[in-house]
Amino acid sequence: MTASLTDTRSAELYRRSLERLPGGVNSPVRAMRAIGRDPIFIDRGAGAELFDVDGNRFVDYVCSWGPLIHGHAHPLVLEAIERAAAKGTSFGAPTAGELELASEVARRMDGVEMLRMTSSGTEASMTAIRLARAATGREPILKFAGAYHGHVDGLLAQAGSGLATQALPSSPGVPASAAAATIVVPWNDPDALTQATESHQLAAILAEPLPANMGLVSPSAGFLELLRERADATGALLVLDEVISGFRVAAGGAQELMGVRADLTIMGKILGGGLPAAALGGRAELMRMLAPAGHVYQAGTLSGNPLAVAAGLATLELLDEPAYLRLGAYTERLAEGLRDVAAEHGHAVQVASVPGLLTVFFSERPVTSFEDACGCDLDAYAAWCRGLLSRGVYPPASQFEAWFPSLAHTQEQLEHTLAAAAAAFASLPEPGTRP
Ligand code: KE4
Repeated sequence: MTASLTDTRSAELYRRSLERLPGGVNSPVRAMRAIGRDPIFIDRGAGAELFDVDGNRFVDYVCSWGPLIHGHAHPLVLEAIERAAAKGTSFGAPTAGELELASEVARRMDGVEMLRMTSSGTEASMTAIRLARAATGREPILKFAGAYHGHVDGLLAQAGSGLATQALPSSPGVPASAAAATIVVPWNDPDALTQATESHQLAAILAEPLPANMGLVSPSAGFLELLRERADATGALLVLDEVISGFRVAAGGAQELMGVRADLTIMGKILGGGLPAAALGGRAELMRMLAPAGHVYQAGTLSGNPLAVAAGLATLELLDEPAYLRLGAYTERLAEGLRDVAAEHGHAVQVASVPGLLTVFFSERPVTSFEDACGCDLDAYAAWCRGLLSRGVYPPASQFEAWFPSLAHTQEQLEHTLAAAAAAFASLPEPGTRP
């Protein structure tokens, strides 16, 4: 007899976790509510695979939402963590590894002369905003609809009544005053951007250079350059959030790939190799405003934690040019294959991809903004994802996320993924026949 969902260990853990953790999880997207199913409790990862607590195995395209660019439990990363742990887990004092990691980041990213580490991307974003406000003496921050920079009060904001007006809170508990200092404009809308930068004395223009939190929506030609030009023209700082794209799409992140330099760069995920680490980086004159060099206060008990630093250094050390070429090639083969199987089954999807990232949008037309992404067939995406999971492929459980291929993914796993995708497309209602 096949165990019903309610009989699985994952279901039992979920049922009990609902009593102890809000929604049964420690971060909302893990709950898989956007794809209409219960979360899957994972036992272990190995290479590009996840194994759940019921022994099911999956080809993993979440990879901890980006950090695991070498896949799960890479031996050299584990060895680095073990070596560091044997010396103690945290000192609350500076270590040589933090200098080594900051130097490696500076070597990779032209715009980063100095680094301040944090334990999460959210904290790094908070620091970036505080520093930009201190450096410019201004308050308003411009962000783009659909971009996510962590759960910072002022950034949990949605566009106000007009295009360039003060934003409104997008979460209960966020004070209107916090959101009011944020201006939200549509991504890839040059006119709205220009109007907003002319209507407000901005402290910063904040953007994901390759937005991946509305699904992957690359900047239109010239749009990233316009951000730089608008910042220079108005005295705002350009803050680029490379928590996802950093060290993934190229050695120097999106700034290398796209040729646009930020004043401040937010980093995370790969930087910690799967352990909690993130950072803010930028020109020395700006970064030296942070305490104790300067007066802009910022702190963190576990910032620059030796284990996370060791994991991050080991991860970056393995990311040489051939690795980026290999990751780019795998991503392209996967994107092309998904386009083919969707077309074979008559489903209109847009597969957006850059090296190391992709999104399958259930949309008949290209997705160039958050509004376009919201127009996707979210039910079809959810059903397709459930079909993938039932066939041993673990996709991001939201249309508004990206797939994270890794250097551990093999050709055999690519073929398994495309076969599962084809079968999942075939299992969907004929396009145009949905109730
Ligand atoms: P954290 O605070 O979660 O470490 O980082 C926040 C953050 C900042 N900037 C960007 C571009 C990000 O994508 C993130 C976090 N990414 C999500 C997934 N898109 C993390 C997954 C989750 O929230 O559980």
